[in-house]
Amino acid sequence: MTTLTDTLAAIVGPAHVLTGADLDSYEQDWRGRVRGRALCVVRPASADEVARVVRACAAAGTSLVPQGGNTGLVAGSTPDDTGTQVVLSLRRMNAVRSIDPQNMTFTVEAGCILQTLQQVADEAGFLFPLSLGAEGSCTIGGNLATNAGGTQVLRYGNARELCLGLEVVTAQGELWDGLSGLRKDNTGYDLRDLFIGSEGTLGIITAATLKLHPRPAAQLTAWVALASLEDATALLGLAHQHLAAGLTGFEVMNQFALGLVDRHYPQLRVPMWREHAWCVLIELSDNESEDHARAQFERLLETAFEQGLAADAIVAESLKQAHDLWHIRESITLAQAEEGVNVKHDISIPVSRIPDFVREADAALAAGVPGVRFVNFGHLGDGNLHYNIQAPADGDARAFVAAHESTISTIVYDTVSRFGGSISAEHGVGELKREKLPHHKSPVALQLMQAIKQALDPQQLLNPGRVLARTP
Ligand code: FAD
Ligand code: 2HG
Ligand code: ZN
Repeated sequence: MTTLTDTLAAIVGPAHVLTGADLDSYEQDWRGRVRGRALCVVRPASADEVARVVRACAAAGTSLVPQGGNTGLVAGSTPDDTGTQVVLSLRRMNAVRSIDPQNMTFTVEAGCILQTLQQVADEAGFLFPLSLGAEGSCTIGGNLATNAGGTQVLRYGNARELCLGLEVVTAQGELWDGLSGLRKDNTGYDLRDLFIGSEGTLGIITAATLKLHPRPAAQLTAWVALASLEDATALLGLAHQHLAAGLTGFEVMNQFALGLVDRHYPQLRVPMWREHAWCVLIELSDNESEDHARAQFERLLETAFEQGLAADAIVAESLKQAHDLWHIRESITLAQAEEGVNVKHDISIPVSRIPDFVREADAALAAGVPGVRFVNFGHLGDGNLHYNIQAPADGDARAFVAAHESTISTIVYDTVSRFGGSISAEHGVGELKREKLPHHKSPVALQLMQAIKQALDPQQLLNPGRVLARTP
């Protein structure tokens, strides 16, 4: 009898259907929060092979979990524990199909690593601004499927804003060629926007046409220490006024988050963290020159000191120093992981309300779950805070998280809702936030989402049980 695994091997070649011990890294999520069991991993090399794989799985009634770099933080790219799902890895589809310099676009396959695309853009004389800590291993397909954000959203938007067209394999195994390089197209419903951010539940992204931007003439980074989050939001307002479109990044980090980096990576030499409650990183991209950029930064910082917003500051003297400062920021997630299992909340709140939100949430948590430690950092310029909770310093972190995660997240998300925020600003819903979603999304919105899922994937073949609960 021919098994599904045999059929898949006939489509992609036996070397690209993995089973047994080879499944290990595909079955475990990046945070080590869930481990599933797959029937196999299948690694197609073309959109046509993806379509044939989906048709074979549909015929067998077997569901698929699309996977790119497996760096997602909400456990959405690993199989469930039934041992029956097929993991569809897109990583072999890593070609840059074309670059159109006049249209300022490039068309790339879903498995391209983000950092590679940044380099390809740079070599062609452009900037591809999507930028995040996992860029060395995440794929553009995963970035689009999660509508990833990162550190330059403030100026360039998130993955959605950078994408003009998609190629998608549907749940029926049909290929939709929506690889348009058009900046304007009002011919009906926006299918591209439907698939972006759908976390592999509506279709499989196989390629995308993406926007390129001009490279700035100069980029400068400042590290500023502050006494409070109020000062950080006031400084953000000042930075908008002084730098206008030149402001490309504004990241905030609390003392405890930087202390974790210092503890686990002392070689990174975190500046100013011992004396100050908060630090921010500001990035300025200038279209004239480095001198012009420095003069702008000087005026901004002078005003910040005059107004008593900044307590201390350095402006990076070289690209290397700027890179080192950003590296500290990007290491917080890793330092948290070194410290132990933690609870993540990737939330957004109107910028003006963030200080009050943090005060209220901190107080509610300190009262409800004594001993928790607050790791606060993120994209303040986008109103997006990573309001993460580390277990108490003594004791078994995994047991603590198992016992208290739900209570902690309920307290945080209820506060988020009271402040008019969202429980997922950039990482998505996946498995880890699915059960919280119905409490923070209107019944009408949830019904519409269910109707879309039912229309596009009636057999529940694509990443079932992620974002939305499976329907009976
Ligand atoms: P995966 O983890 O493989 O998959 C993520 C989801 O997309 C899953 O639901 C999967 O089924 C689906 N998927 C993957 N590929 C496809 C495809 N081709 N078609 C359809 N569905 C697909 N995120 C941010 O937004 N901003 C950050 O600043 C940020 N920083 C991070 C830093 C670190 C250190 C880490 C580990 C993660 C970070 N993330 C961040 C999380 C983030 O979502 C990703 O890293 C990235 O967007 C996921 O890409 P991936 O290729 O690894 O996708
Ligand atoms: C970041 O901004 C990522 O660095 C990861 O979104 C956030 O670890 C986190 O919670
Ligand atoms: Zn982030």
